[in-house]
Amino acid sequence: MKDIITIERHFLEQQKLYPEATGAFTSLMYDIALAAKLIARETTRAGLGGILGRVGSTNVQGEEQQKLDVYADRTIYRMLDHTGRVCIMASEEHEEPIRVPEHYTCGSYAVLYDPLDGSSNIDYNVSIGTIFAVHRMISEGERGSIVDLLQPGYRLVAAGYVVFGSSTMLVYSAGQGVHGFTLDPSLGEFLLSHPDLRFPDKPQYYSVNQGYERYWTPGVRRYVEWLTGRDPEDEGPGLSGRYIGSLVADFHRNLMTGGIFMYPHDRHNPDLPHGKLRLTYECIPLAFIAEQATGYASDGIQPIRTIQPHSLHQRTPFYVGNRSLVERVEQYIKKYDKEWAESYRETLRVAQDSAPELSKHKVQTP
Ligand code: AFP
Repeated sequence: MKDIITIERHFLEQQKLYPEATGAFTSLMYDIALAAKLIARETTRAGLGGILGRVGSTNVQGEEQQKLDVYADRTIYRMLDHTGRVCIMASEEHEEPIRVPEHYTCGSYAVLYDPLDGSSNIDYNVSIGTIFAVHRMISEGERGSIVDLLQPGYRLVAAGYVVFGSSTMLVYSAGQGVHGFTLDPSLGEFLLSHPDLRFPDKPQYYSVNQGYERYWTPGVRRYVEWLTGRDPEDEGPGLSGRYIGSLVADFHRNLMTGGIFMYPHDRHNPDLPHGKLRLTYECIPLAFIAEQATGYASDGIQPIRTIQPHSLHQRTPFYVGNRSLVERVEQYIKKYDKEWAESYRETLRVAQDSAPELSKHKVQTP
């Protein structure tokens, strides 16, 4: 019989690699896995909404059906708030950092999460996901501060995501490769199904919302022409397109098949000049995983992991996937989108300089 490795056994084996470890990190990862199981239980019932009452509405028993993203948000918080392992949290669903209640002790980790990404897909039975990022506390004092949450990606301790699809998978990295676990619903256990995940050398897919093509800058447009074999000067890899519109699911597929996901800066929405995706909740954790899996992530001009976040809900252009494909888009932007790159760089610099709480902790690029 094949050796079955539960997520608990895996975390404990990883912990043995660090003789000085207290076990707090292992337990934190286990808390997150438990939250994932609870969310999975609810997401698989979401299709019954039409029978039992739609989420967000009142069901036949007169009970309010909780929206799934609210449920996911509360579940993660409640799995972590009392454990003594976390000092502060931030969720994509909340404007401000989330404090650990005064009556609980604080630990040494700061956790950021996007509780249910792609939630506009829920009603159509399309895969959705949770993303999380774990930093070590660096601020003084006991209860953590925004500084702990606004750390650049190269300081991450761990990151991961859960994809709620045809099965539920938890994929994570704590800096020792990327490992994927599939939830066996009959056992209620995550089992190691994809050890040491890496982007395959030969990429298959590109993922971008092509509906916005008319708003792209010339560099991005020419890059996609190259990707799809339409550049008369250079044949390119001729990739096939796949776009779910659910970041975790798009990222996960590309990790398995090789490819690139992109959400570029564009000009169609003046409120979102840097695209839609959030640096801290979405891009930094996925960039960490990508790099641990031989890939790379960029905002078009620099590695995502080197960006000093200036605010919790900051948006960024995002390119992630096989290293060679992402480096290539940087070259196109450098060549054809000079003006955009300069103004973007300047906007970032000004925003970082005007985040006073960060100045004391400004960290050097690795
Ligand atoms: P929702 O949570 O509103 O569904 O947004 C999902 C998302 O943040 C990300 O998961 C997708 O990659 C991206 O937005 C899709 O955005 P477009 O619909 O603009 O392509």
